[in-house]
Amino acid sequence: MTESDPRTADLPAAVTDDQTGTVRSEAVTTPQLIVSPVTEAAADIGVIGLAVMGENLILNMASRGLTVAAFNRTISKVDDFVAGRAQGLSILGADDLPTFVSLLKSPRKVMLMVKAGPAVDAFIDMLSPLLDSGDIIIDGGNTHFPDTVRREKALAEQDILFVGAGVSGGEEGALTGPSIMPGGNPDAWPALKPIFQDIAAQVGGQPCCDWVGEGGAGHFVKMVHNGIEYADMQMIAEAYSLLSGVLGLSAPEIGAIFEDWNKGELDSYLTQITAEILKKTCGDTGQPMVDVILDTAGQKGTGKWTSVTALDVGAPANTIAEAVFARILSSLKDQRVEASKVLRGPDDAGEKPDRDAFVEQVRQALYASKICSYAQGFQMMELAAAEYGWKLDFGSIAQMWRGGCIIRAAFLDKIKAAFDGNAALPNLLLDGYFTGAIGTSQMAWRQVVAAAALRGVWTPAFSSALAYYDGYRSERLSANILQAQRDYFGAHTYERVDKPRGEFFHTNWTGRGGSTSSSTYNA
Ligand code: NBP
Repeated sequence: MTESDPRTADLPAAVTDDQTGTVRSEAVTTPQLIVSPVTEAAADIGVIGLAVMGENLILNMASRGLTVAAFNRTISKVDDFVAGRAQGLSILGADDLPTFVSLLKSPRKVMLMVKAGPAVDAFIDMLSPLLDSGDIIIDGGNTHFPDTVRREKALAEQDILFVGAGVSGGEEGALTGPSIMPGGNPDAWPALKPIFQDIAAQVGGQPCCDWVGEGGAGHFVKMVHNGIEYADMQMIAEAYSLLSGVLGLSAPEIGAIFEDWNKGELDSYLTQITAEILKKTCGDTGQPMVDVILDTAGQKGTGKWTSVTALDVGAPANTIAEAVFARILSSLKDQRVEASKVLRGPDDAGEKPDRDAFVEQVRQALYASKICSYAQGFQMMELAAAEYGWKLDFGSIAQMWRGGCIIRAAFLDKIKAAFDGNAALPNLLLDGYFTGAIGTSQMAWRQVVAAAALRGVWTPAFSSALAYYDGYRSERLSANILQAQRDYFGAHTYERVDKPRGEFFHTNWTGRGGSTSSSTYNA
């Protein structure tokens, strides 16, 4: 079968023509498909999806002594891969799914590294008739966890073990050692454990991969990882914006500051790459690269899923959500350009603060804000675990994020220690180390947020993290007013400070209402 543009074909349409799921590119210049002469089941695992993640994961697996079968919707990519990067390695290309499956040792392990969504369902539908009881399908893509719950249940009815594994680390991580967060049917784990823990990043002699939990737990944890990633990135961008907007520093000067910060508490992959990014010059203009890059951020949905799920499970993940809103606001470039001509900021920005002192304040504000966004992510996982019936080991999750993934950071050791010390810790902020760290940083953090507000510098993540901190540490909030308002206009009732929890009261605020109250429930 041929298609002029296989990349735009949607799989269900593409596969109805050919039950093997094969798409051949007309642009193929290599006429001969290089398929291994091996016909017996020789492969330890098979991977479907030869884009950046799949190819690099296969090479990683082969480098660990595994024999890997490879398949892709567009078969020309199998040809190219086998003839190119995979040449001479223990990698067996297949030109149709039955051949691919026949190459796999039992129990067969098939890892899908394709675009999340219908492509995963379509491959599952094509694979399952070819598999036997006890065989394993792993979805390693960025799948929304409810899809994983659904697929795991459906495949369990056919005795096929389904695992949804979050994989983080991008191209380099996939090749040299990603963070892998597998969850789903636990019966699959004994067969997968030696492979996944071998190919994963290793930190402190421990693999950045362990069993997360049943159902959609693995993809859920990966989703929260991505939500934290959004917040981390936004906070770093805000630190850049403060150093540039308040101190007037150039991109390379800020790069040098980030490089310095990366030697301390803020030591992380994102700090390190930001330092490198800020020092890069545009070959065309001679300007810093960041100065020629348009200020509108894209997104692929995982931050949005995290924020929506936070609302679903009642988790106050406001900084993570704020980071998603920040990208959305950034995308309204044309409107912002027009608004900037009309809407004024403060006239008097005040005196420029002392450079070194302000740099240190921003560093502390970044660290404190970062602690809050991780606190929100872990709190959200705790609430979701209760909601979905998962037993999540938060120390183990911190270890999985310690290496290989985008949010890898030295301070995850502190998070691991906090949860290893107290598995039932309700909030990271209540661990002694983090209580102390945020206590030390808080005045600098407040001064930075105040300076940003006074100068009109946009710092939604720093500000929302501080709001989270101040809200969470408040014994009494202003929600008494909200309850009174709700009772006034809708007879929604309230509890009293001088009565046991669970007793609800209604006041006839106007003298015109009756004594009938609304039922009490929380959505
Ligand atoms: P992509 O997300 O770009 O997906 C490319 C693969 O999906 C190719 O094998 C392609 O086949 C296949 N595919 C597509 Br697109 N539509 C299909 C369809 N309708 N039916 C069947 N196959 C289809 O690749 P990636 O960036 O390597 O990511 C793979 C997975 O890993 C995704 O879920 C992604 O979200 C996740 N992930 C990516 C990264 C990253 O840094 N890129 C990091 C972590 C996780 P074709 O060759 O025939 O078009």
